[in-house]
Amino acid sequence: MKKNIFFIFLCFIQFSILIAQDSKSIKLYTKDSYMIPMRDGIMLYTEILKPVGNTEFFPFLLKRTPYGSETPYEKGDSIKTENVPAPNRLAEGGYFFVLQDLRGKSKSEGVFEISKPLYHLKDSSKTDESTDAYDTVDWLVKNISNNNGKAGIYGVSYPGLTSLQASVNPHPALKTSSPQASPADMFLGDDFHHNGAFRLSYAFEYAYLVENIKESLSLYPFPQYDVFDWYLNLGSLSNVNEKYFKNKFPSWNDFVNHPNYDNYWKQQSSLKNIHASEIPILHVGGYFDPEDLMGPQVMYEHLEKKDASNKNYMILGPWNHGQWSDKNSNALGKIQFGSNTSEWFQDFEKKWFDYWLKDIGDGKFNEVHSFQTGTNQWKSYDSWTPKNAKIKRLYTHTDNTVSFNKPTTETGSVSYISDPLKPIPYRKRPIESTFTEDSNWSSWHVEDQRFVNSRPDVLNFKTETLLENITVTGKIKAYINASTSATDADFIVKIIDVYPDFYEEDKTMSGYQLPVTMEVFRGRFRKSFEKPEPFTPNKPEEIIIDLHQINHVFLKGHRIMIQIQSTWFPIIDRNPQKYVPNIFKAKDSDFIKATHTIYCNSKYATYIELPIVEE
Ligand code: PG9
Repeated sequence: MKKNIFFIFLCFIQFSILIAQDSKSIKLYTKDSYMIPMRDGIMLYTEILKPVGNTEFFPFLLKRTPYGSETPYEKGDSIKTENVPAPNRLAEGGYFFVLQDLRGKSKSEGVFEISKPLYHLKDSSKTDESTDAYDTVDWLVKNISNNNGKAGIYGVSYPGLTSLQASVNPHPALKTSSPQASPADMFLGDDFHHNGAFRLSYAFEYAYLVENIKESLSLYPFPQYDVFDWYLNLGSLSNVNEKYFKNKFPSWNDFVNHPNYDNYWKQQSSLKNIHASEIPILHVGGYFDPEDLMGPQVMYEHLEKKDASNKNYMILGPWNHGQWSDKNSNALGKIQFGSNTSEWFQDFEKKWFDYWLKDIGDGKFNEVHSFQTGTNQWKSYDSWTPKNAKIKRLYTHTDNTVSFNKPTTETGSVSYISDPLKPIPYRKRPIESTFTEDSNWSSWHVEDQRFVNSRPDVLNFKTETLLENITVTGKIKAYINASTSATDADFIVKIIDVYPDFYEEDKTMSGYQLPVTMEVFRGRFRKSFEKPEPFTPNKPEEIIIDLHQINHVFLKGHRIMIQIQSTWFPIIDRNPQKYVPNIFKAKDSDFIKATHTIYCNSKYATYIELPIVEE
C-alpha cells in the first residue's frame, strides 16, 4: 500500500514538472554562429538561436537551407521570442534553433548542387545532405552546452527536401523529421516537370535566381509585369542558352541534356532512393501548392508500404507553398477556409516536436489529418486514403456533360485545334514573374477558370446541378482516350467545382469555377517516361493522369466540371506537336497546329475516377 502511495506521489510530481515545463514561456533568445566541420573538412556556416537565461536542457531543431541562413542580428544580441525565425509556439517552448547554409551557399564552403542525390548510398566516401546533417547533429550534441541530446529537423520546400534526406541513415540523436512541401521527383512531378512536361517559367526563373549568385532578382532579363509575351517571343527553348544563359547555368544544361526520365533524374528521386521511415516523419503538404504539391503525398504513400513500426504520418491542408507557416491562413485567393488553418497546424507541430524531442504528451498522433475543403473542417484518418472510399467513374459525353453513366454508343468524340503559337495562359494575365513580390503565383491554383472556359481550344464537360453533396477523399485519376492529327500532344485536365450561378453566401463567388485539382501530361510519355514515343496520327490511345489527392465536398447546388486543354503557358513549355527527339532542341518550324480528339464512347471512354465517401 505504502509503495502504491509513493508511486502515485511520484507520478504527480512528474506530471507537475511536465505541466510546468510546457507552460513556461521563453521570452528571449540570443544568437551564436559557428563554422561546423563536415567529414571531408568542408565548413558549413551555422547560426544557433539559444533561449536566454535558462538552466534547462533543450533539444535542437535544425533547418538546412540554400536560401541564406544568416539572421539580421549580431552575435550576443537579445532577440525577442516573437522575432525568432521559427514557429512562434515552438520558440516560446524553448529549443535551440539551428539554421545552416548548405554547401556552396551563402557563407558555407564547398559546391552547391541543386537536388543533390544521396551519393553516400552508393559510395560511402561521398558526402550529401544526409551526411552533412549527420555531421552537424554530431557536432551539436558534442559542442553546445545545455543540450538534451535530441535533435529534430524540419523545413518548407528545399529545407523540406534536406529534412527528408536527413532521415536516411540518421544520426542516433536525430529523433524526428518534418519534410514540409518537399519535392519527391523532379521529372514526374514537383518543381521542374510534371509527367515529363517541362515547367518552363518556373524552372527558368528558379535557375536564374539560385544559380546566378552575383546578380539580383531585379536583373531578370524580362519585364516583370506580364511575362507571357516574353516567353512566347523567346521561341524555341534552344534560344535560352544562345541568348541568355550562355551555358553558365548547370541546372538548365541538365534540363536540356536529360529530356527523358533517365538516371540523372532517378538518382535524385526520393521515390527511387528512400524506402522506409527510419525515424518518425511528419509530411506536410498543400492541395494548392504550385511548386511541390506531389512530393508530400507520394512520399507518404511510398513510405507507408514499409511502415510496420508506424513512423510515417501526414497532414494535408488547403494551402499554397508553405502557407501553414503564416500567422494567419483563413483564405487563399478568393477561397475562404472558415478558420485560421495555420494556427491549427502550428499547434499540431508543437505537439509533434514536443513529444519526440522533449517527451511531452502521450504521442498519440493520427495517421493522417486532412482539411476538407467545401465543408471547411479538419478530419483525421487511421488510414489514407480512407478504406471506405468507393471508386466511381465520372464519364464525359459528347454533349459536354459528365455523369456516372458510361456512354452507350460505340462512336462519339469531341475535337479542338491546339495551336502552339496561340497557347492558353495558365493564369489570368498579367502573369507577373514567379518570385516577385506582387506576383499572383502563390494563389493561381485556386483562380476562377472562367478566364479560359470559352476558348475554342478548351473543352468543358459539366454535371447537372448536384442534388446532394458529393465527398471526394483520396486519389483522383483521369483516363483520357485521345488522338492527335500530329505526332505529339500535351493534355491538361482540371476538376472544377462550379459554384451556383447566384451564390447567396457571397455574391462575388457566383458562378466561380474553382479548380479543385489539375495536372498536365506530356503525351509522348504515355507508355514510358524513359522511352518516349510519337503518336500515330488519329489513332486513339489511353493516357492515364494522376490528379493527386484531395478531400473536397462538392456541395449540393454546385456542379462538377472537367476541363481538357493542350497548352498551359508559360508554366508548361509548348509541345511542338511534331514529335522531335528533344523538345529543348526543337526548331521554330517544328511548332505546328494540330487537331486533338477526345473520345467519349463505350469503346474509347474518357473518364475520371473519384474516391467517393458517404458521409
Ligand atoms: N520549390 C523550391 C525547390 C525545392 C527543392 C528543389 C528545388 C526547388 C523551393 O521553394 O525551395
